[in-house]
Amino acid sequence: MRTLDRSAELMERAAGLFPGGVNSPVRAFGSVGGTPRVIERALGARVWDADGTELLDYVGSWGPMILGHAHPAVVAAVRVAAERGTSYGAPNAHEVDLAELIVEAMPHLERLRFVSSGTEAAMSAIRLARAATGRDAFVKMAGGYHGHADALLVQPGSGATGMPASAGVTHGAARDTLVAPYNDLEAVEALLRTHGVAAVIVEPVAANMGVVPPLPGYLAGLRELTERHGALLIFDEVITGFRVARGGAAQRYGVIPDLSVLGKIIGGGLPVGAYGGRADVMRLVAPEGPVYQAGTLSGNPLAMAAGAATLRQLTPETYERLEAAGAHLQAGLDEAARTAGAAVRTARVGSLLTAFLPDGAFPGFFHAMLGARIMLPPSQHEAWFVSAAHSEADLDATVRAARDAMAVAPA
Ligand code: HOZ
Repeated sequence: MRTLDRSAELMERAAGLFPGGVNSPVRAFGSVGGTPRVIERALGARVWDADGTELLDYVGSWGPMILGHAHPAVVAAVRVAAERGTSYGAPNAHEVDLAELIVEAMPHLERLRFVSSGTEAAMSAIRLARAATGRDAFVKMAGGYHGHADALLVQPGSGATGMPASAGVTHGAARDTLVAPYNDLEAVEALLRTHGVAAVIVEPVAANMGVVPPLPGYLAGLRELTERHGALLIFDEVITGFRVARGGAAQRYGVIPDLSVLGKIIGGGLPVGAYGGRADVMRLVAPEGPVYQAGTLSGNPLAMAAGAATLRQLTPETYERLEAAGAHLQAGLDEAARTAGAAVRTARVGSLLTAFLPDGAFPGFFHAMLGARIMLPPSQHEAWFVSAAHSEADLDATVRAARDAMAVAPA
């Protein structure tokens, strides 16, 4: 029988080094309990923990691994790039290559800027919107997660779900952050009517409070309202970009924002972020304009090469497969819930999916799945990421395990 000796030992050492033993809070298993698995390697739809246990993976590094882990084209691109140096701090061909691929898929990004994380990208987009409009306030949605810049950590989703704001965020930093419920146009309109709002920033598909699809007309309504009130519309497509369609949620729902925030998939699993949109607005960014933003690792050749290699693999057939895989898994989970008599509700957009368990049931479900060697995100509030490497057999095995897990989790 396998034990968790090595994972447990590494986590014990990590506990003396990192807050909570981790480098990003949700990884600590805080909301499910137990000891996190320390991952040693990954391939396709699978990861292996430090004790050699093979796990079918639905974390997918929280989104980037749309092709599955260690895709040969991505690994080869990184290897070739690395042999030419890992960072120059100067313009390079890889960043031009990746930007052209992004713009081809998302022509509304008339200009863009690469940074090193989604947090940086969202923070910079807000700064830019404020400069473009001369207004301070902006609207975000309750449960919307846009990284951890101070002003954006007000009623955030993800690991901080339910927090009014993080400790350490000053009143001043949070003062101009207005919050509306997701999918509630009237609430946004009321804020736009009563405040000078620079921008409305939204995850077009909410994916950090579990997956919550936009109601019909919601995104188009935000477009119309922001235009009417002179505010910019910012889509945070860090998760949805190149995920729910090649052109992201903007393409899937046919709504074009003024600015977009990207990350995850465009870096193929290496650290990356980007923001971009209307050329007249992006022209305000330094050195062309007065909005300062810079970064030593911006346009990093390895991240750019991994991102470009990933985007090149994402054909229309890949999206058809991902859509079919997501639908297959959702239908299977719904059927499993019926069979188990469990009050489980699923929500899905493409290959992004959440199974919402009854209150208090997620930890038991999560651990039953882990026992069946299926690694779900360790929080009810995070999306499951299906990749192009998940086979039908993988999805069916997941459904079988879920049926058993739902039967043991309280209904
Ligand atoms: N912010 C990510 C979840 N929405 C978590 C990132 C991580 O822990 O890797």
